[in-house]
Amino acid sequence: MKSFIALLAASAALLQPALAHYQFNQLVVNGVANADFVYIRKNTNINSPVSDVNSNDIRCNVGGLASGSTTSIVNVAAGSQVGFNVGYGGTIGHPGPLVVYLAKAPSTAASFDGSGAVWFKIYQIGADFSSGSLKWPTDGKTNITFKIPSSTPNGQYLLRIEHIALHGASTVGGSQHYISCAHINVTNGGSGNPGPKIALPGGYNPNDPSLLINIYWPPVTSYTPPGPSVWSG
Ligand SMILES: *[C@@H]1O[C@H](CO)[C@@H](O)[C@H](O)[C@H]1NC(C)=O
Ligand SMILES: *[C@@H]1O[C@H](CO)[C@@H](O)[C@H](O)[C@H]1NC(C)=O
Ligand SMILES: [Cu+2]
Repeated sequence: MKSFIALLAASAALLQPALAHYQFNQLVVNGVANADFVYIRKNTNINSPVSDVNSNDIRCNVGGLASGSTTSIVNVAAGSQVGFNVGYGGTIGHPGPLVVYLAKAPSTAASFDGSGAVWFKIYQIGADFSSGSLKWPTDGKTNITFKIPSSTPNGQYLLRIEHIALHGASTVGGSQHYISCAHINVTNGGSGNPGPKIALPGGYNPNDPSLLINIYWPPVTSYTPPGPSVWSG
């Protein structure tokens, strides 16, 4: 009986979205939050993170390469603000940086698997040392807003947001990557030449100090998020 109850408790824990985890489930365009997973590829791991940066899941989360055909696309003017709201937990509950990438689809965003050295970074929120100790400005945030660079060329893109939780990152593979990919059609764009570009997987090294780090001890005095520099277009 006791073991039966333990088993029930264990399976309930497996079925429930883990507490303190989170997910980017709504795209915000022109200040309007759209319903969950209309323009964002649905994942199959609820609010769990990806930990293996060498897996294809690092691209668009678990299930995110299979849900392109059921995801809509939204027009976004270059130079305008877009955002993601945080669901399943409601806030960014773990410490770490946030990075946002675009990848231009060769044909449609819906059919694009994001393979190849196609990802360029357009935004990031790193660490803040202005108080004299390490702080993470994304702590507790319910939404993230940033600009699509003004000279981004027109066309269909995957827009990928990733928050990287570093509380367990002192061992290899301990970083937790919370990822969503949205479909956007950039309009009123320019003739910029975005870059540098990385492949995912491939562009992240699990041994890089951005991913393999003890954020608690010894005191951290500098931090650079993973991936290339930001293209501000
Ligand atoms: C977005 O986050 C800011 C703080 O970063 C907060 O003031 C604002 O209420 C949030 N907006 C929504 C719609 O959740
Ligand atoms: C993308 O925007 C262009 C205008 O720049 C428009 O002609 C085209 O129909 C849009 N495509 C989609 C899929 O919305
Ligand atoms: Cu968590």
